[in-house]
Amino acid sequence: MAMHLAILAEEILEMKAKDPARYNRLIQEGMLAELGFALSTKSAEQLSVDEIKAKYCPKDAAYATISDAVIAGNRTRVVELVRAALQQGKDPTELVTHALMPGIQTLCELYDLGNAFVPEILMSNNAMLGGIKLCQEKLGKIPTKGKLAAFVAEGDLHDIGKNIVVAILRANGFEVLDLGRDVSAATVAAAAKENGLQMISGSTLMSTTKVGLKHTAETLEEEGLKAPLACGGAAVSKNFVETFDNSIYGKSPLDAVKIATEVCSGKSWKDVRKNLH
Ligand code: B12
Repeated sequence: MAMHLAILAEEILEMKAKDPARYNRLIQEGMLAELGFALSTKSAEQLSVDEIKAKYCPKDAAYATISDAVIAGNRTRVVELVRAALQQGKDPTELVTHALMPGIQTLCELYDLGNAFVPEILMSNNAMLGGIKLCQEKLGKIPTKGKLAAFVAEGDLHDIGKNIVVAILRANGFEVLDLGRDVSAATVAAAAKENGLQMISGSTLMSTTKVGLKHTAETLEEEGLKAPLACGGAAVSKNFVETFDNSIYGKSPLDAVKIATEVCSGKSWKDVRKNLH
C-alpha cells in the first residue's frame, strides 16, 4: 500500500511538472468536490484560448474593445476607452459588468490553463481598476441606500472579485467601506462598531481561508452587532455558509446587491436567506 502511494505521489509530481494546467484543474476540481460543489461536465472540459476568449467576449463592439484592453493589461488604454464611452452616454454600471468584468474573467481562466501568468493577472487587475474608478466618479454622490463594508478573509490576498463586488454595490447606491484583503474578524467587527454598518460583504477564494468568514459572522454576533455577513467567492458554497448563523450566501455581485437591499430595508438574515434561495 505504502509503495502504491509513493508511486502515485511520484506520478502526481511528474504531472505537475509536465502538465501544470491539467494538474491545477484536477486539484481545483478535487477541492470543489470537497467543498460540496456539483461539478458539471462543462467545468471538466478543457477549452482552447480562443474558446475562452469567445465565451466572455462582449457582443457590443465598444465593450469588446475595452475588454480586450483589460486582457492586454493596458491601463492607459482602458482609461481612455472608458472615458470616451462615458462621454458617449454609456451607463457606468453596464460598463463595469459588460466590458471590464468579462476582460478579467477571460484572463483568470487563461491563467488557470497555464496560458497567462501572475504579472499579467496583476496588470489586468490594475487596468480594470482604472476603468472602475472612472465609472465610480461618473456615478458621483447619490443618496445612500445603506452603509456597508467589504473585505477578503484573513490570509487571503485574492481581491479581484471583492473589487468588482464593491464597484457594483457602489454603482447601485450603497456606501461601501473597502476594508481590503487579509482582514481579521476583529478588524471587521471594529469597523462595524465604529461606522454603524448595516451589512458586510466577505469574500474568499481558498479552502484554507474560508473559515475566516465563519469567524467573522460569529464575532459580529458575539459583539452584539446587527450587521449580517454576505459571503461569496469561489471557495464558498451555500452548504458551507449555512453551517453558521448571521450569514447569507451569494454567488454573483448582483446577489450582493439583492442581499444588501433586503438587509437595509430591515429584513433579518434568516428571512433574506429564505427569500434568496
Ligand atoms: C488571480 C488569481 C491569483 C492572483 C490574485 C491577484 C489578486 N489581486 O486577486 C495571484 C497570482 C496573486 C494568486 C495567488 C495565489 N493563489 Co490564486 N488564483 C487566481 C485565479 C486564477 C483567479 C481568481 C479570480 O480573481 N477570479 C475572478 C474573480 C472575479 O472571481 P471571484 O473572486 O470568485 O469573485 C466573483 C464571485 O465569486 C462573486 N463574489 C466574490 N465575492 C463575493 C462576495 C459576495 C457577498 C457575493 C454575493 C459574491 C461575491 O463576484 C465576483 C465577480 O463575479 C484562481 C483560479 C480561478 N480560475 O478561480 C486562483 C486560485 C484562487 N488561487 C489559488 C492559490 C492556491 C493561490 C496561491 C496560494 C498560490 C501559491 N501557491 O502561491 C496564492 C495565494 C496567496 C494568498 N495568501 O492569498 C487556488 C485556490 C485553491 C483553493 N480552493 O484553495 C486557485 C483556485 C487556483 C487553483 N486552481 O489552484 N492567485
